Amino acid sequence: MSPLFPSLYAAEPREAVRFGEHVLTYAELVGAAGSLASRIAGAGRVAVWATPTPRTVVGVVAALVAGVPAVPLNPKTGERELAHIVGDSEPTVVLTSPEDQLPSSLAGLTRIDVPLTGTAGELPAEPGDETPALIVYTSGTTGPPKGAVLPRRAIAATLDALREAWAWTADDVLVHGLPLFHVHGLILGILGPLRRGGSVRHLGRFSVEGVTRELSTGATMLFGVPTMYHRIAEAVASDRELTKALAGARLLVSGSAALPAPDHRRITRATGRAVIERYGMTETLMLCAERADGGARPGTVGAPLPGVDLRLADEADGIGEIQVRGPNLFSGYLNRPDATAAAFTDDGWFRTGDMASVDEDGQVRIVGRKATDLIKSGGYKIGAGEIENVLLDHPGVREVAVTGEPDDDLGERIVAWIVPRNPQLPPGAAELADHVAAQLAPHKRPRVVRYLSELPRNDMGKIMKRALHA
Ligand code: MCA
Ligand code: AMP
Repeated sequence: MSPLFPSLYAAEPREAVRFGEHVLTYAELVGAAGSLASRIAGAGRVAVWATPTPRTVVGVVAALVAGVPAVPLNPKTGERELAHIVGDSEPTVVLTSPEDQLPSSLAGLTRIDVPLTGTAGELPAEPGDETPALIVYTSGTTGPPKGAVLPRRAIAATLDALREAWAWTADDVLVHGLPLFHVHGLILGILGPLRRGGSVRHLGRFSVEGVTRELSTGATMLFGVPTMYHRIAEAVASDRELTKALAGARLLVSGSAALPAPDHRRITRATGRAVIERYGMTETLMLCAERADGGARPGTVGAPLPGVDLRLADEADGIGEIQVRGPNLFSGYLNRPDATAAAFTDDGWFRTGDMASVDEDGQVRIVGRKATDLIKSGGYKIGAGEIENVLLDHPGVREVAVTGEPDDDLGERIVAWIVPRNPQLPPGAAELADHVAAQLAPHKRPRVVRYLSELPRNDMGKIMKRALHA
């Protein structure tokens, strides 16, 4: 196939990525990644300790150049979840930084500290389109997260469809503060600019000040989850520098969850600019996007991207489940043929689980989700079941139900409904949050704990989650 990153081969002394003071040019990136690629060639799979640093970029690019599938790991992942991911994906090597302390579940892997300099030599030939490029773990309604296998074909297809929708070029300078272990931050936010031959400035961690600074000094595009735009919307009316910076940007893009209309309105009122939305999933990469030249309409996520076939299934009153086909789709869940088969219809369409309508002009309007046991918090997808299983292991918990409830900042916040073993001495909310953070990940911790003497159940003994909020 044609190269995933044509600009790497030119190896120009032009800026590719910047993290604060640390800049890597294309020439430096190809040197470092090329030399690492020759060390990891033939390594089976490599894990990448995906801190928000240039070493993560070099590590992932090296794996892609070497044709070795990379498994990006959230460095905050707790014990149980990390053991699952490592056991399931069986990497032989972990790419990391000299300053990182790795947990014991990675002790059996060969540790390689990613270099920031090097001499590439001749880069290996690009592997075929269907070669797995990344394995990204994603939550489902039940059980531990599943590894979505993303081939090079899907990454190239989605990034090229976005180029078309957004007139995305080598002149664009993207700014974002997204984590580098999910599709949004890594594929769109890092591989996107590299495929275009443009550049990206990563904030290390998201802040409104960082966005203001970068958009005031040459950045042209901003990517973020709705929580980030909510924080911008909170600040924008009283922050003239921020207002000016946003007004001057070429493109403000939100995704990973719905951006509420009040946040859209506040930003537009202050800056005259509309935030455009795009919709996708880990398994499908990007499906729909509002266009750079099309104007944004709050409540819609745009039309299907070039190459994406989209249909609404089992439509009632104009609303149905979004099902899709296209070159942007994953090739299956790692080690889970059962789950892969269940994710597709008999006639080969992927079931997204998202419910939507389509406006007369083809704009897709997402109205909800089929599964009530999936929570979107801060743009992260979180399965209620994985949290319930971990909370049940806590000695102070007899029964538990986990739900999401509306939250202005996070979209949804995780609520744990607990029946304590000893009603006189229930485990505290902070203790339960720490327990979940240590076993799964901090973003999966309950933000609210409510205590009950029993859970509402129907005649079959099934917990009635809707009754909890009533
Ligand atoms: C707090 N912390 C704790 C605990 N309490 N750590 C351990 N134990 C505890 N009990 C830590 C957190 O780890 C965090 O550290 C810090 O305290 C603040 O936590 P929190 O309040 O949760 O963070 P936040 O500031 O509210 O985070 C908001 C956020 C974040 C920045 C918007 O949610 C975020 O980055 N979301 C992006 C999600 C995303 O990229 N989704 C894409 C997947 P520290 O701050 O140091 O970490 S969706 C996707 O890819 C599809 C394809 C798509 O469509 O995009
Ligand atoms: P994940 O694969 O974990 O990143 O989450 C994918 C899910 O995020 C989709 O199935 C949608 O439910 C949701 N999602 C992503 N982008 C949007 C958006 N712009 N509007 C509404 N929901 C979205």
